Amino acid sequence: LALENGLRRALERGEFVLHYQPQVSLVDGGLTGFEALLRWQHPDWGLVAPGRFVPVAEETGLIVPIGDWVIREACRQNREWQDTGFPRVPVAVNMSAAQFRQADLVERVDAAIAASGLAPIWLEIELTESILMGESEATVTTIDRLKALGVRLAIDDFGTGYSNLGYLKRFAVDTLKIDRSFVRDLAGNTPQDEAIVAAIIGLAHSLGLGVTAEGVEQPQQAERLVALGCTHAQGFHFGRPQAAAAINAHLAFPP
Ligand code: G
Ligand code: G
Ligand code: MN
Ligand code: NA
Repeated sequence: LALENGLRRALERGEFVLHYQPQVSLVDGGLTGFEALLRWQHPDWGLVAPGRFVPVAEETGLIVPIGDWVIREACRQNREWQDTGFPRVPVAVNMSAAQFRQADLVERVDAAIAASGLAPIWLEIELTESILMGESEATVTTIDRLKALGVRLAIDDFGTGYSNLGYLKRFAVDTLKIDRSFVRDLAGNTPQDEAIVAAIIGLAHSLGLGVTAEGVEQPQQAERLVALGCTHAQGFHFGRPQAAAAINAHLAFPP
């Protein structure tokens, strides 16, 4: 309850911040996007990671207004970067199941985009497999309406949910994000991980979807991913999540 009240106050006082982690092309190393990751700048505790409070936010329903803020802030920041003349790339936000199930989700996303002036293709929404699993009429309708807005859709942590791939036919997603648990052991001697990563990349290619490897920490992992035909990556090897101010410097003076 203390945490719940703290989260409520955090929303009112504007204590949430977004950090942005770069996504890069494995072909030329160039920046291809950012994932926005929520943090709580607590007056006493300092910067709190989402693992510590997102579960409570989900249980209490506070993830709905918090998620709303995340979408608005990510769109606002991306529009600001574009107005500054930085390269145009999508910003990705994570979406919880409770947020996805809001009756007025599509209207909220639409309003957030409109308020920012960002073109919808520069917003990507990361959904988990568990959200898509149901294949209920409501899920299909929401996905179709989000796509109709013009936003991009990615499946986060791909490969860790249920192995029902039927939803890939039903839903017009754009990108599969290979869960970092499969990427972790790529440079080791684990043929299973290599086989799973190769299969996901092949699946993405044959379905005409983009594919981003998550959690790339070592150059050897990046090399293996290139050899397996993966086109995009994200991870500490390429860049940690950073405050917008740090990203500004990076965009102004690319390496
Ligand atoms: O940054 P960290 O590794 O602590 O993130 C832990 C989890 O929190 C990840 O699964 C990530 O997807 C999730 N997360 C980060 N930002 C957001 C957000 O804005 N909304 C939701 N729902 N989850 C988020
Ligand atoms: O569930 P999701 O994929 O949204 O989780 C994103 C989380 O993964 C972020 O909190 C981010 O801090 C973390 N992350 C990003 N890159 C790496 C990495 O290279 N290694 C590890 N261990 N975590 C990472
Ligand atoms: Mn994510
Ligand atoms: Na993920």
